[in-house]
Amino acid sequence: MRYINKCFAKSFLIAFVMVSLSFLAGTNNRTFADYVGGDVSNGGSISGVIKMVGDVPSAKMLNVDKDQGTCGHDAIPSEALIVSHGSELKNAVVSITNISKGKKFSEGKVAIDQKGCIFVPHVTLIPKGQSLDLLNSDDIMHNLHSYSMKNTAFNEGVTGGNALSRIFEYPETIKITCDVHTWMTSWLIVQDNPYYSTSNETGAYKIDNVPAGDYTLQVWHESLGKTTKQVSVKAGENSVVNFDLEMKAQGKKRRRR
Ligand SMILES: [Cu+2]
Repeated sequence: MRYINKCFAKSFLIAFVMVSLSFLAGTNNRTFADYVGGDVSNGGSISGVIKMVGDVPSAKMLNVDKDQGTCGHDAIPSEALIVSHGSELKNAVVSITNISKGKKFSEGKVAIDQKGCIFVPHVTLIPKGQSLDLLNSDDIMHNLHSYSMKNTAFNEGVTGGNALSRIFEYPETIKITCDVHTWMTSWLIVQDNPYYSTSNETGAYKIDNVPAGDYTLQVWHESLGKTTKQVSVKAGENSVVNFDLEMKAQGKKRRRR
């Protein structure tokens, strides 16, 4: 009898933990799904500079081994790590990860072009549920191959002057390549809120119209990984948050200029 009671208690405990975990997961999902955009009065902003610390590897060139005439190059500089002379890092994506209410998403068209056998831009951000145009401005066949887990992956050719259109329903960081030209790589980041920014060539980023509050700020870079910091935003004021990122492993793709 005692044994049965023990078993019952154990089963009850396991069931309780599972129900609690699924409730918490559901709460998280709801938070992301329920982002509400509207007018923000007297919001603050967050800005800063992203730098690479430690040794900065030398620039890397990618060999263009086919269609050189149309592509216009024999070699293309890798965009996987672009660091200026002051160690400022380009194409780092900064975003608030825990906000459920604030400004509206911008409604501008978002597109990635394949031009000169390069994806332009190299890093693209898009709100979830918004249509993305995948263009081909070159007079040759390109291919669009997405590596996604949550969103439906695709692997389709697109002829010169034509385009594909896709909608991404779930927040995710997605690598997109062209399988015809193996040096071509691009990153698409699907966002669940409109508070994000990509660092420019001076490493600078800015996120504006943020309601006053405490937030988690994340930075992600394709070669240097991700990290977070906490930030307090005050009404009408700018909070400065700088990040220093470091190469964690050897042999990553790189470029200094
Ligand atoms: Cu291609």
